[in-house]
Amino acid sequence: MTRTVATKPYDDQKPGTSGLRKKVPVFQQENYVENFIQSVFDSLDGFQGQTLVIGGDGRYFNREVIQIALRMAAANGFGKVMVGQGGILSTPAASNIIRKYQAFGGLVLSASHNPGGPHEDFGIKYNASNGGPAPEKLTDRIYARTKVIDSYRIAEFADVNIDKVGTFEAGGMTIEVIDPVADYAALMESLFDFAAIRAMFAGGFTMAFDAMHAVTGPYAVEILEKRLGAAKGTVRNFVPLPDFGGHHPDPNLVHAKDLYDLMMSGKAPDFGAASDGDGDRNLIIGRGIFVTPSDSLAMLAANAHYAPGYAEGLKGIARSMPTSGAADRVAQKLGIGMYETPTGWKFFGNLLDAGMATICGEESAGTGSDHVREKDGLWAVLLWLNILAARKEPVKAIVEKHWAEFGRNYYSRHDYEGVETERANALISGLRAQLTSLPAKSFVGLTVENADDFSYLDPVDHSTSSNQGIRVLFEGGSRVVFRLSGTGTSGATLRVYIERYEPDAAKHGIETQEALADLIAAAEEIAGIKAATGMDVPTVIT
Ligand code: G16
Repeated sequence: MTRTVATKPYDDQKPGTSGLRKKVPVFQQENYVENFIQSVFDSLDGFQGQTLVIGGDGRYFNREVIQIALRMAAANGFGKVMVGQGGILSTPAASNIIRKYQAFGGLVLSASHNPGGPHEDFGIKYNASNGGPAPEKLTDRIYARTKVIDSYRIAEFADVNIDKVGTFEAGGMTIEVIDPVADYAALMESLFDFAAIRAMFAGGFTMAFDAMHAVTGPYAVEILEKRLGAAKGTVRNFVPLPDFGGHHPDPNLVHAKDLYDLMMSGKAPDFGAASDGDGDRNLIIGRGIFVTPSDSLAMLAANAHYAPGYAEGLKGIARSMPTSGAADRVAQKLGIGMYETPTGWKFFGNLLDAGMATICGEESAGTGSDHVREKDGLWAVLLWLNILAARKEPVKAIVEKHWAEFGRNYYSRHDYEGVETERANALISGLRAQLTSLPAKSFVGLTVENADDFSYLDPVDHSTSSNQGIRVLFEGGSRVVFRLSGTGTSGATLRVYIERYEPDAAKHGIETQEALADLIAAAEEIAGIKAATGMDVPTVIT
């Protein structure tokens, strides 16, 4: 039986950079989940009888929302739902399932690298039939719907067993519980030279992969240890936990510090890597060297031809605006297109669908390709492994040779978390007000060449996205970018992105913060960060 239930709108259901993310108690408010899911369904056309994919990163509240989503999908007329066993699907695996089985779309339940638990974060994101996050025009429509919604539809059936693979009927709809790993592992096997990587491990190559008690555990154990023969124990923290063991499942130098320390120690294996809550981000560390995500994008693009899936070359490269320009030089050398998009993977979808880009990346530890429409943590790790197996050189040598050939983009991001929203907004409007007067002014000996608020004209659908980050470009190609996070769940997070290009190989050995010190001081002079945030130092430096 299906019921139509009266409800009242909530005014805070605007999807951010990557879907709707809030604290669990916010999602637990009466009808909060139902309102959002119904608003998603109300914003779509033509899904009657079609397939919906549902899966999440296993965090607290995942199972409850899956049961609600199943009942609502049935009541709204979906013909079938494919759901990951135990409610688990990494974000890239969900994207793959949508594409492979030609589903109408999917609900991806995750708050990514944010902590999980009864008082931590949860999220719901809708992905379209290309497997990618809903584009802005759809998220705008969903948000508009959340503001006026007055009822939702839900079927009445008991909780279904999502822990056993199999197919059954409920509420007039087919539910297929699928193995979350099998299709994804097969996809990886089709892209990379597993035989060469297996031979490398058999020859004594060592690795540490930190799954951070998040979703990639089962994927990494299956692929790295079982299929590629990495030693047992290569994958650490591989059991997904609803609260990620109380940690931030964020693969950066702060939250994956144990791995970083190991990689810098005398006991370091050849290669270190980690992924985040939902499996779309990656951290790459060679023995004695951290590879920044921006550099990793450039190096993966420059070496992708070593992997069978990319042997024919790349169509183009895309990066988010705050990501360093390292990949631009690779695109230039390869003679392929380079696209600079706003922050958020949803902006890559059109370029990938149109065959304009093959590899995409963001400075926030996201890299991926046209194999799915999400960034993909394990994919990046496997491409690195494939390159290492083919080149038979350590990570450090590959990185240093790359810098010697292309120059080095020193890069760092300074985050100021938990800033009062009004103060953060005031800082950004203060910067906006200065844009026209900044050019030709000097700060800490650096002269501003240009300053703007990044605006993106999508070359495929010709839509424009404005106000995507304040850029201050200095003479000589250095820059500082300021923007507010669109994924936070409490207060505001100011992100300051700092970049300097250094062509001279003799100057490639400087410590990053030191190499950027004058730019960091200039950013402070221009924006008055300390006064606006009340903080003397950033909360996170990546
Ligand atoms: C942050 C990053 C973006 C990324 C987004 C979503 O957004 O800066 O580059 O696309 O998270 O990534 P994930 O799904 O892994 O959380 P923001 O708006 O907080 O800067």
